[in-house]
Parts: sequence; C-alpha cells; structure tokens
Amino acid sequence: MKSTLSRRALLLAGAGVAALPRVALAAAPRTKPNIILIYADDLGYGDLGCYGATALRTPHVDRLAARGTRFVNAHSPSATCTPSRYALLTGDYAWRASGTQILPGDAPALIRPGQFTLPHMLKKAGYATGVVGKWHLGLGDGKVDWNGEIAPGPLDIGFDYGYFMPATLDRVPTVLIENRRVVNLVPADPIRVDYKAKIGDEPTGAEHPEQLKFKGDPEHSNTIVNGISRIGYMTGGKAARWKDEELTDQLLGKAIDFVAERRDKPFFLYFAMNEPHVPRAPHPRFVGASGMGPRGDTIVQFDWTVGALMEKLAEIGIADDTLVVLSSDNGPILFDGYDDRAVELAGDHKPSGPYRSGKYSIYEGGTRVPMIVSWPGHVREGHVSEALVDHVDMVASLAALVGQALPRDAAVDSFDMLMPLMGRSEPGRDHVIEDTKLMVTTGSTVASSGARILALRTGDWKFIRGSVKPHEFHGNAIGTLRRHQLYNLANDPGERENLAGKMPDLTARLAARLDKIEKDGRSRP
Ligand code: NG6
Ligand code: CA
Repeated sequence: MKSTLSRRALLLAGAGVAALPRVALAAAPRTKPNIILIYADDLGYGDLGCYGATALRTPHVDRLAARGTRFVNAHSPSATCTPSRYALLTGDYAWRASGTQILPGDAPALIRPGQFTLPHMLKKAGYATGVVGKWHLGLGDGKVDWNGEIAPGPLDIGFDYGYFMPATLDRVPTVLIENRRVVNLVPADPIRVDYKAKIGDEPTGAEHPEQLKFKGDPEHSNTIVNGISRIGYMTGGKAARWKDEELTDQLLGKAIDFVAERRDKPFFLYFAMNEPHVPRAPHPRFVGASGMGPRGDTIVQFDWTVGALMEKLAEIGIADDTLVVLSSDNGPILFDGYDDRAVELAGDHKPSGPYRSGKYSIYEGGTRVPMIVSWPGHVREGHVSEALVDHVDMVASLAALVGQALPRDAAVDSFDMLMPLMGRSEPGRDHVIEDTKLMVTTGSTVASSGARILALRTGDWKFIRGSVKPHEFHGNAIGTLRRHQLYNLANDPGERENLAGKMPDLTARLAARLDKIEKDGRSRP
C-alpha cells in the first residue's frame, strides 16, 4: 500500500506535471484505479480514425484517445492471437515457451495453474479480476469434457470471474463458458468436439455450401453453426450455441455487469473483444454502417461497444477512477478464410496504415498495433506518444502502479513502462522483439508447425532473423527469407529496402543481440 501511494504521489507530483499543464490533478484519487483492458482481435494500426483512417469512422475510440495518450510505437507481442495473449498475461515472451502458436478449440490450457500471471498479481493487490470475451489460451488437461466442469481455465490462473469463448469465432465449440460451465447447456444434448474427423451428422460447409451466409475456404468448411461453417467439428449443445450477430451485445452486457457489481472496490476487467476477426457477422444495426462490408461494419460495432462501456463507467460514477487500455492482439487481415468481400470493399483503406503486411507477418503490420491509454486526471490527455512499448510490459507496469513486486523468475520480459504508459515519458523500451509462429494446416488437420520467426526492433532499426524456410499464408507472403533482413524504419517504414547486404556489421551485431536475448532466458534486468 505504502509503495503504491508513493508511486501515485510521484505520478501526481512528479517533475513532469509542471511541464504538462493539461494534466489536471484529481481531487481525492482512489489509491488503486480500476483497470479495463480492451483487447481487440485483428484490429490494425490504420483501422481507427485517430490513427488516420478516413473511410472508417470510430468516434468513440477517438474520444478515448483524445482523453488519453495514443501510442504510435506500441507492439503486440506476436502477430497472432494465442502467443500475444500468453505474453500479455504472463509477462514472458511466448516464443520462450513451447506450444504457443494459434491453438485449436480443444487444446489444453497453455498457462498452467501456479504460473505467475497478470490477474494473479492484481488479485494479490486486492483487485477483483474478470475476463469477458475471447480466451484462446486452451482449457483443461488434454481432453476437455464440455459437458462437465471445465478446468484448468481462467479461474485457475488468477481470474475470479470468466465469461468467455474457448477459442476464436471461427472455431468450435461455438459456445460460451461462464466460470467452469458451458452456458445454456442442456444435459440431454451433450457437446462433442473433434478437430480431426467429422462427428455427428450435422451439415458441413464442404457438403452444403448452399446453407452458408458466406463461403469458407477448406479450413473453414467444417460444422455449420448459425449459417457459418467453422474450423473443426461439433455436435450437440444446440441451445448453447452463440448467435454471432448477438454475441458482442451479450459480452458487453457481461462486461457491464462485472464492472457495475464491483464498482466499490478495485477491479481488473480483461475485455477480449472479437472485432474484426472472422467470421464477420455484425448485429443488423451495424450492417452497412461502414460502407466497407462486414469487416468495416464490425469495426463500427467495436467502436460503438467501447463507447457504450465508457458511457456506463460515467453513469455509475467510476470513469475518473478507471484506467482504460485499448489495443489489439495482432495486426489486421482482410481475407482470413471467408468470402466476406473484405478485400474488394476495402477500397483505399489501409488497415495497417503505413506499415507492411499485417496479421501473421514479421513485418511491422503484424505487431505494430493501435494502443490508447486513458485515466482522466492521471494519464496525459490528448497526447501522442512515441514511446516504444509492448503488451508484454503490462504485467510489470501495472505491478508498479499497484505496488506489487515481481518475483525474479516471473514476467521475465516485462519492463516497467508505467511512466511511458501514463504519457509522461517518451523513450520507452530500448528494444522489442517481434514474433510470429504459424500453425500450418491442411484441411482441418494440423500438418506441421510453422517456423518461429523473430525480429529485433531497436532505435530506427528492424532486424528480421533469417529462418529455415519461406512462408506463405493465404497467399500473403509473411516475410521470411532464409537470409537476414535489416530495415531502417526512420526512412523506410514500409520495410522495402533490405540493408542486410550493405550493412553486414550492424546486421551481425543485431543478430548476436537477438540470439543473446533468446539464450539468456529473460530480458527484464
Ligand atoms: C488460422 C485460421 C484463421 C484464424 C487464425 C487465428 C486457417 C486457414 N486460418 O489458422 O482464420 O482463425 O487461425 O486467428 O485455419 S487469431 O487471431 O486467433 O490468431
Ligand atoms: Ca487476433
């Protein structure tokens, strides 16, 4: 408690304050703010108005940015979901652990009970902790019985409350779990899931394309749920299946319940939203809202939902006591398995902004994501920060905020970026590691696991370590060559001119530095 207060005192009275007239001092600040982490799914650097999008309007998120600090050098820990979330919640880069690639919907729990986690740390600091939305970090011990108690899961790694989807919108089982049980499950209609072979006699997208709202590629052509064919096969649980069009409102409702019920003591809500991940099936009130088809419409839905949650905070009187962080688990992608016309309707919109490629890629578009932090009266308002930060820093930074010490062997890549996150210090980290790892699939069967590709960003330089074999995914060259690549992001943000051949010494130095960070098993001092 004492260290929290002194940290807060530092924030409020620190040297920076005088120089930052727009930061108002809160009258009687609560010792520990509520924390809401809004994590979008596949939202790109260029997908928000406040990051330069003109074809899409995102007034609610833009307002959040105007009330806080907007980061232009923030990174998700990886270019796909599971590893980013793993790093966000543990403070360890995912590439240090095995099994940290995109998981199927029936994968075992990746973060094990007893492992140090962000919610666990906040719980120790007196927070009520909850996750609402996308999990995608595995559940159970290997063979999940969807009809019984599902554990280990969020409740076993530090969350007091969970209302979540097991994996992704496009993976079975398409049901919601509240704490340890599937919501609305009728015992007479048990759920079974298989990722290898068809079970039951429900139609699949491959057999019955005429039943689909939009066609899927072969990987997305298994069991049809709600007119959308998914990855993987399921049977049963009919009453428990979500309706894609209603899902976001349902999750918002749970998020609101969570914060409203806990308004009198500090809470941490990890609100893991689905937009604009595939399949994109927004609520009818958003259909056509963007003029960009389903992908744009789900971004409008995301923006509206963020606005509704913020409005609720104001209504229940906790807006000034709540630190909100909004970001995305990886970069954007237009075509990701369903014929939803995202490519065709994007027009001039650039989902990655000025950066190259997007989701799955080791180029900047893969992990350079929008990130906004707001806490009225505390986080600098209307500020654009160039600080280099990574979601892996959330653990150490929030630990500093709430006065928790980190065990030496935990959160090994998490840096205390509290001051930069508050908009009060610019340099941030001196490096980040970017990461991608693909699960290469044929049909619905995992054929082989893709290579792990790492890059080191430091100063103006971006070094991509050459990897074993080149990769393509959905026809997107994700940027791996056998040979090393070196880019100067100051002159060449689009990573077009590989300088590795011209600058062999620097390339070798950065390669050695990356190897060392990997070998050391930690990067936090
Ligand atoms: C991929 C899926 C893709 C998406 C992704 C996970 C195929 C061909 N593609 O394997 O559609 O579900 O996994 O996205 O199966 S993420 O945002 O959760 O990482
Ligand atoms: Ca994602």
